[in-house]
Amino acid sequence: MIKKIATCLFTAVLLSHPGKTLMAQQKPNIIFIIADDLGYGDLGCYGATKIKTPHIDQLAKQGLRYTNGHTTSATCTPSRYALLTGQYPWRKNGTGILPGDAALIIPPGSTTVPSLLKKAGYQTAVVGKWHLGLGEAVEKNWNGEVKPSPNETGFDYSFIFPATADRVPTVFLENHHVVALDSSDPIAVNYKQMVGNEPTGKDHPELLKLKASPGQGHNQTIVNGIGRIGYMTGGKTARWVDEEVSTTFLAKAKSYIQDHHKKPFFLYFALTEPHVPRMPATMFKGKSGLGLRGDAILQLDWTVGQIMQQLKDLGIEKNTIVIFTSDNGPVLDDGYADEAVTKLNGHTPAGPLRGGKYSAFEAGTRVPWIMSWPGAIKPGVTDALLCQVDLLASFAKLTKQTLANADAPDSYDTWDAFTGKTKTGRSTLVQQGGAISIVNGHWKYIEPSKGAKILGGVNIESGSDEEPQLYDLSNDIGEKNNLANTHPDRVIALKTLLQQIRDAGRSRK
Ligand code: NG6
Ligand code: CA
Repeated sequence: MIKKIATCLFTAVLLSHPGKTLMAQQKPNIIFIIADDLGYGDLGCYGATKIKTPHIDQLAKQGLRYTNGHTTSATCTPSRYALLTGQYPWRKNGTGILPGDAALIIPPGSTTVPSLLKKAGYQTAVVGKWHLGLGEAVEKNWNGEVKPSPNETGFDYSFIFPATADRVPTVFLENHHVVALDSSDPIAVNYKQMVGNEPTGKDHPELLKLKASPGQGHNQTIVNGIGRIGYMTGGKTARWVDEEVSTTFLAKAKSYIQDHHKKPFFLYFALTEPHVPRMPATMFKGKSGLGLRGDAILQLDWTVGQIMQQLKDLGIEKNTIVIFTSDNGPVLDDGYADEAVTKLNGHTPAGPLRGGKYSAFEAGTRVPWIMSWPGAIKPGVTDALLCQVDLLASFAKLTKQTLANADAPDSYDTWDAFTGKTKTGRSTLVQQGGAISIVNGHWKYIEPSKGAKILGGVNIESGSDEEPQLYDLSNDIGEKNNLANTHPDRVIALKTLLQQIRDAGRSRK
């Protein structure tokens, strides 16, 4: 009898214990995976047939796939600035593509996605490409404490590279320090003039394993046989090997998840594929048949698969929101002769959209975007107009927080559309791709602007035109028929709306 009672009590404790774990773990983990320059047509689940992306397709199958999901901007820095701060980047000077030595552009201590989640009790981390500046000024000592960094913008932990894979310094930073730096070989970086005496791609093309495209720069300091943007000297032991960048980020992301999965965590996992220089691990080279860009996409897909497998292995896949998206649209020749153009083999990186990276046309900002939360989000597809700038206000809703009026001025709570509860997302979105455009409902107006219609080198239609452009996206997703002349009232209405959003200095009240 006594034995029986004891057994019962033990069971009760055991039963209550998993209950407690569940309570503590009620908040879902959030893993936000952002690719670099991945286009709307680059994945199997978005219609690609020439390249296989089984892992991301699986994520789409178990989650919600967006067909009208946008970044704010068609390049990295402004797009990520908006995503993290909830502010349209064109409201703030200095949010264009940053050099690798730029100062941090997010004011330390401001409300950001990670700082908001931190307030809700999340552990927060960034692993991957940063490109939002570091330190207080351009002139900084890379050999000491590099501060402020992502850690001052709401991330408890950071393992990043500063800018882009094609910009110096080609090193990783963990929290405030360059990883694996030898103090007897200090790093110096300069974007204006040569520092040190290392060979440049310009003077020593014979040393390159990946040649630069004519007229597109990428011919300053050579690191790992690749000419970069910017000059660098020193830090030999700290320099990355391109083939190991992605697997290094993956290893760091996995160990972060392993070490933090017992309590809610937010991981911003910023992958560098398929941005230039495309130099994936040896196991992916030559595997896609589409040249190094395709190989890099295979590596990206594999990486996502590794994370999904880890979530299963840890038993946290049900309580983890996985978001997969890109920071801007696709580009083929972005500075290196890597056969992206010649080996395209009929693949269409932008899918049915016009333009690409840098462009005001849809391919600039309409990106692949999947949100998976098994059990909580019904698998499917949504065509709601969604934007990354709204993640901040939407995560506020998820974590039951109220934003102060000054916070995230352009971020709206579209949580119900993000999770598929409603098909109504934003009504209006301002898009930045060189020229500024505004989408309202199914109408898109691109304001007149000067500038080349075809961007040299990258060979992308910029969307710039001195005439106003108006497209009806409901039946012309490829923006082929400019209706500005036949719908002048619509042009005036959209122009006025754009002006109001600009003048208000914010769009969220
Ligand atoms: C451009 C670079 C391009 C890429 C891009 C930033 C030249 C000619 N081109 O200026 O190679 O680095 O900046 O890409 O320098 S992004 O995805 O980070 O916005
Ligand atoms: Ca990018």
